[in-house]
Amino acid sequence: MLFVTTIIISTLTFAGQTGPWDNDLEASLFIDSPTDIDENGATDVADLLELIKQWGSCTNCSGDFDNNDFVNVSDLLQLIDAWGENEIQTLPSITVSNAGVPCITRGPSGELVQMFQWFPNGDVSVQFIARRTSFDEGGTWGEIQSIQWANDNFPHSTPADPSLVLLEDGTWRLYFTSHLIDEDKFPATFSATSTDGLLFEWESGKRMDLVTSGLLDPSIIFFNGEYHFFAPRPGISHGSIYATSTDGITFTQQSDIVVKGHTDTKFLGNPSIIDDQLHFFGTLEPTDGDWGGVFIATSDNAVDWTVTWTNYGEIADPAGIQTSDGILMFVTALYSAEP
Ligand SMILES: [Ca+2]
Ligand SMILES: [Ca+2]
Repeated sequence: MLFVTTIIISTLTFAGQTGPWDNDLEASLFIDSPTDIDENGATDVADLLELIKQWGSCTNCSGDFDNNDFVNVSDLLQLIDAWGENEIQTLPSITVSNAGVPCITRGPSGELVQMFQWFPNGDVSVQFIARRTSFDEGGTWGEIQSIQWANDNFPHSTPADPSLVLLEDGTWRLYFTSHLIDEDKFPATFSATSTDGLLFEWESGKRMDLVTSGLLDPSIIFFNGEYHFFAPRPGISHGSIYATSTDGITFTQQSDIVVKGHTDTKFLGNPSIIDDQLHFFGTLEPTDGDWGGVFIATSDNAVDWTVTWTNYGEIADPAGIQTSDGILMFVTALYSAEP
C-alpha cells in the first residue's frame, strides 16, 4: 500500500504526486544472455573462467554457445562480444496508467497473471484490485478486469496490496490489506480464495496483524515446502517482518529479516522463484527526496539475503517473474504523460 486512502494511512507520499492514482505500472525485461553462464546478470570473468574450464571437445556444455560440441575460439569470441551487463529492455507497450502495487505469478496453464491496484478514472473515488493475463510470456496482455467479491457485505476498507498465490489444486488464494471498520484499530493481512482467479470469497479471520500498528504490503510465496510471509516493518527503512506457515492460513511470526550490510532494502515488493532460487524484488528507502528505487536480492532459505541488483530512481514496489526471455519486472513509477 503505497497510497493514502480514507481508511489506511500510508507512511509514504511521493514527490510530484498530486494523488495516489498518479502512478504508472512500468515493465522492463532483463534479457537472458547465453554467455552469462552463471546467470549473475553480466558476461564477466567468472563466465570466461568457466568457458576456459570447458575448453575443447564438450557435449551439452553451457560454454558451447553455437552447439557444435566444441568449446573453442568461436564461443570465446561470442563471449567477448557480449562482455558486460545483460541488456535490460523497457516495455512501454505494456505499461498500465493510474496503477501501482503489482504482483505477478503463473496460472495453472502457465499463463502470467498480474494483479495491481487500479484507479481507472484517474480519480481516487474509484479504485480496486484489477488483474490481467498474458499467454505469450508477457509480450501482450488481455483486458484489465476488476476482481469480484462473493461475500463482502460487511464494513471494511477497500482491499489493497494484492499478493496472489496459485494453490496445488489449481485454485487461488489472494492475500491483501484491509481493515474491518467495526472491529479493528489497524489494517492487517486478510485472504480470499477463488477457483477462477476473478471471483474471490473472503476467508474468515486474519492471516497476519501487528498489535501496535498497521500491517501493510504483505507478500507471500510457497517455497521449499512452506509459505513465507514478508512485509516492511512500519517505520523501519530496511528488512522485513517475516512469518512462515505450512497451510497458508495460520502464520507463525519469526524474527524480522535483516539484510546484512544494508540499511535501505525494504521488503516492500514481491518474492519470486527464479532458477529454483528465492528472489525478492523490493524497494530502496529514499535517502534524499521521496522515491528511493528498487532492488533485487536472492536467498536459499528466505532468511539470509544477498542484494544482487539496485536501481535508484523514481520507482518503488516492484514485482518480477522468470519468463522464457529473462526476468520480467514491473515497478510502480511516478506517472509520466508519455510513458
Ligand atoms: Ca555471469
Ligand atoms: Ca562451440
